[in-house]
Amino acid sequence: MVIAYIALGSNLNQPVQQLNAAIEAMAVLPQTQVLAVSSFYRSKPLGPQDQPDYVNAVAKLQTELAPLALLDALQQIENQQGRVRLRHWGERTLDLDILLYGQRVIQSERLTIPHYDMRNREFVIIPLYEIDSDLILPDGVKLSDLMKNIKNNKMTLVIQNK
Ligand code: ROI
Repeated sequence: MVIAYIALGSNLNQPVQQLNAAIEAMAVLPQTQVLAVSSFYRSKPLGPQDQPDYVNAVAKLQTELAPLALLDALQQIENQQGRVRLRHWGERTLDLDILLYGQRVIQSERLTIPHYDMRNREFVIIPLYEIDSDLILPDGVKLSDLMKNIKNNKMTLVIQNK
C-alpha cells in the first residue's frame, strides 16, 4: 500500500463537474481508495492568459497499483471524460497528474515523480497542504516551507473542504 497524491485541474466543459467525475472514477479504481480530497480552488492560468481560469484540487489515494499502472488508470479517466488539449500549456478538460507516490523518486520516459514543477505551483501546494500539512517531500523539503514561499495567494475557493 502506497499513499499517492494526485493533482486535478480543468478549465473547459464545466470544470467542477470534471473534477467531481474524476474523483468518482478514482474511487472505483481497483486496489485503490480515495482517502481525502481538498477544497476546489479557482486559479489564474499558468501559461497563456487568453484561456479560462482553472479549477484545481488535490486528492490523496491509497493504492496497490504500481506507478505506471496508476498513470495508465488516470490517463484512462482523462480520456473517458473526453480529454481535449487545444495547445501546449493551453486549455484542457481534465488533467490528472501524479504529484507524489510514497517517498519514491521516479524519472522515466512516462513519469517524473515528484511532479517536476509542483513546488512552484500554488494551485498544487495550497490544496496539498490542506490535506496533509506535515508532508515532507522525498528530498526532505517540508511542504510547510513551500507554503511560506507563496507570496500572495491569488486563488479563490469554489467548493470548500470536499
Ligand atoms: N494553470 C492553472 N492555474 N491550473 C492548472 O491546472 C494548469 N495546468 C496546466 C497549465 C497549462 C500549465 N496551466 C495551469 O497544465
